[in-house]
Amino acid sequence: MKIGIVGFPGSGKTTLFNALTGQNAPTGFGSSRVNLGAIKIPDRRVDRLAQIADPRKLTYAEATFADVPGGRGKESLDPQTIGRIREMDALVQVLRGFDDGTGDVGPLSELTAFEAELVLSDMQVIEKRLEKLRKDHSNPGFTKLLERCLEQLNAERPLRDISFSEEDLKALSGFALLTAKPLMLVLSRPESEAASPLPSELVSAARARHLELISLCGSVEAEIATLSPQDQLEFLAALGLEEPASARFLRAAFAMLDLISFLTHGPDECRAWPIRRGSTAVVAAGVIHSDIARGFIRAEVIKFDDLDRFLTEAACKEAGKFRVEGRDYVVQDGDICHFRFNV
Ligand SMILES: Nc1nc2c(ncn2[C@@H]2O[C@H](COP(=O)(O)OP(=O)(O)OP(=O)(O)O)[C@@H](O)[C@H]2O)c(=O)[nH]1
Ligand SMILES: [Mg+2]
Repeated sequence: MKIGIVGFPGSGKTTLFNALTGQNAPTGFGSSRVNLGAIKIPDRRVDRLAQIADPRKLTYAEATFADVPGGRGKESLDPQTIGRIREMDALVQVLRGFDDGTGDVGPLSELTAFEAELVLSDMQVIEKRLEKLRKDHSNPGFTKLLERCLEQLNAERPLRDISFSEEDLKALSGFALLTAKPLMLVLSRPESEAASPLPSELVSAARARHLELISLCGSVEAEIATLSPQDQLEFLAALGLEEPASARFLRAAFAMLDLISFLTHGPDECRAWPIRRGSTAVVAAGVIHSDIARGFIRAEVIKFDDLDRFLTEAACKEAGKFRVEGRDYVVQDGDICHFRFNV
């Protein structure tokens, strides 16, 4: 799962990437490298489980971020940049909300211009394929699906707003259509506005598109990342912030991907495991190890909140908070699972 940090040049992508990953990739114009970094998703539940179980090891869920340089165009995207964005599973668009010295700050126009570029690219891909399909009349169902996509794009609307069937999604997956990718927005702002409310016209634009919008100040976040946990809290309090924006950002990115975490705990390790929402117990078991899925017998499940309250498995059982589930049970966010298996 690769989440692309994308947007026009100089919007603050690399600065955000560095703050999130603790890396030191060069900022400023002209870099053409895609930077990659795995990030742990902070999770208070894992910390609490570790308190209860005192394990040797503690493991958070992880996500991979890719910092995709904006290219050369001020509000346009070149083919190389488009190709790189196409490889991503989900997108985070960084909108410049700080003055870069030119005096003009236009996050809303960056949002619409970027969207228009992606719409145009998807149109070209679909039109090209449609041209062929119409010539040889080979696949009327698929032709109809593509025509439906084209209609949406002609109305300047992204494909993610269409609710496709599983089957249609599969048929379209080979195109890696840009406007079908999950997207969230990040406004990068000057330090002086770190705790100010978001500009209302941008909030409306994001809402109209059903997109998550958060703001952060790249330079502040980069500084926070270098501090000890105690100093972080004091630094944040001085700015009027409750937690680093990066923590909020990661939670939002996780939600965008429709990922949830189930938890495991024991003397060896307490761990959060990311899975797609709606995954069944046997799928979750397979994330830990394919053998556990293959020999699946049952899942023993305790809700995090219950273990947090009753502290031991025995006490949870006594309170009726210990459940035995089969392979088709849909795992919920925060389920503490123990899989029984036999291979
Ligand atoms: N005030 C302020 N300046 C920032 C912020 N984020 C980045 N900058 C500055 O803006 C300049 C460009 O930032 P980068 O992070 O390199 O921009 P980029 O989006 O990676 O640019 P490309 O890689 O060329 O696409 C740098 O000088 C940063 O210090 C921010 O949130 N607030
Ligand atoms: Mg950059």
